[in-house]
Amino acid sequence: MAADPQTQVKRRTSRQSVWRALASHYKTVSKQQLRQLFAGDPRRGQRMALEGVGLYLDYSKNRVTDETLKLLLQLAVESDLRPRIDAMFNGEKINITERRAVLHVALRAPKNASILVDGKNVVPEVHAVLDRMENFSNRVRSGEWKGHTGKRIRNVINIGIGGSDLGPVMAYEALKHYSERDMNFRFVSNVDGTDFAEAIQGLDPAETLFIVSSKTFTTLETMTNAQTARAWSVAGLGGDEKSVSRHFVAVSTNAGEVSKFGIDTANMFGFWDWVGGRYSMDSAIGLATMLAVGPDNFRAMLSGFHQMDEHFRTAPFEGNLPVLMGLLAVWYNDFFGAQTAAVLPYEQYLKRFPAYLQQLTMESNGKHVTLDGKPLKHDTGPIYWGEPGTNGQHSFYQLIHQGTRLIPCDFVAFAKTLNPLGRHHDILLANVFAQTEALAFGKTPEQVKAEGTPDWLVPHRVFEGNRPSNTILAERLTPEVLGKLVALYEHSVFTQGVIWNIDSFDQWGVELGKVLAQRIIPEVENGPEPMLNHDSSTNTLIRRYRKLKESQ
Ligand code: G6Q
Repeated sequence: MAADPQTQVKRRTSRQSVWRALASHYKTVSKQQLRQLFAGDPRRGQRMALEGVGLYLDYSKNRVTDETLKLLLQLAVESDLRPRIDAMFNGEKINITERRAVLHVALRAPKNASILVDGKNVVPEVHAVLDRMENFSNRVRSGEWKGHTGKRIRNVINIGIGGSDLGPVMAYEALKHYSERDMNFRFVSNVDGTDFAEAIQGLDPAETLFIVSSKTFTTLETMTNAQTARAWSVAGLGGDEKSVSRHFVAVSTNAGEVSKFGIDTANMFGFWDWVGGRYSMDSAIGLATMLAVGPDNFRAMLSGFHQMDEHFRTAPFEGNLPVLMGLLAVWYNDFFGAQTAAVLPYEQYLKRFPAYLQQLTMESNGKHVTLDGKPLKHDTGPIYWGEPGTNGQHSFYQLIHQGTRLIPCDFVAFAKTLNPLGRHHDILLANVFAQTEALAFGKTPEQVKAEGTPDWLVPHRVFEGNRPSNTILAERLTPEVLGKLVALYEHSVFTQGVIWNIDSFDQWGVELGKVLAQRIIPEVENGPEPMLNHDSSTNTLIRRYRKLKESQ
């Protein structure tokens, strides 16, 4: 609910004054060293840590003081974070440019919850779809669902892109330990035919099920791949079009387009316009995940999401993990001028987690105007990137340790491994702790000299330290913990978006990408050379491409 104009002006003024206070406070903090901060407060490492729904967040190695935290929390209050959280959970249309509610939280709400959109409780529909997904998954996994020739399904290929791909891929990789090992799961997203060609390598069409995942069912890449998949499948099944109903299911909000494609809507799993693509891994878009790990594990993941939702909705800001992480992200982005943030999971199963987060964070908060369309006066949307540790240590960590840029890092680690192998896990975790320690405290010239380093070499071997990081520690990577972790980032992104007063839920840049190529496609396809009316660079590139592809 929007406040009255007078209250809005008052809010804006106090928000601006907190922002100014932070800017002036930054001048002090930027000169302080984490070394001093820790020396001055021997309990800092215990004090600046939070535990919520089983995730432990150590934020003590951030360049903050108690005063910083006080001001950041004040900024959250003055930015109306509390009412904005309530507005999301109450199904208000907070995605204002698309006039939509934003209710991924409803996807993981328990059966007895009530969340209204336009006066209608959406929770029963969510559970009806979940039950259908469960039924279908059980039939496929048990072999009861047969392919056209009577063989059981051994291979599942999800066709989708963006939000209809990154979540399912990430979750499949993250939860592989829990997956059905007698089945193959593959993912096709790119319109580059190589993606499809490689995905079907060695597969028998009689044992292969395709899930066409597309909210709109009009996305060029997905529809192109889906047509190719249908041709491959039908050809491999004796040319019988009737086989489509046993080998293709759809996940979409667009029943009309699904039937036009030839998929029976009885084999369609729906979702709703209040689920954004990048927030859809808990919806029917997660069908591949459920097929891989089974309905119980999928529901455990949803429960993890829900626990973090409740924590975000109800915990006081100072003890609220996503709020704190979101505020720290704003602190580095807008006051330290940090352009990027690294996410470094020390867990091989999370190898696709940074890629998933790139969409979640950058598509959500890569915005240049406020909710009322005014140009922003400060930066939004840090660039997220990362790789699992320890691999990254042997490549880009050099720049984090000794480069000229400030890169706040999130280290994610688990106390128990899913694959106990001798000393491996202790060595892995020792690396997490060693890295965050080295980043924070570095190595002084005196320490380097004391090691007997010749004077000329000393500057090269000095580590300034003072490089901030969060450490997120959980017990073990389970479906439930994965849900908590993803929801932690979702709500951190929400918090950042509220502080910046932007619409974190639209994606007009993505929409642009969906139409841009359409004009050029007929110009590069075969046929007589068309009149080209682009700039001279684009015209020349198109001509050269046409010539090259025809040459022997
Ligand atoms: C997500 C974006 C985008 C979208 C894809 C696929 O928030 O909107 O990544 O998920 O473009 O869209 P469809 O699911 O409609 O094919």
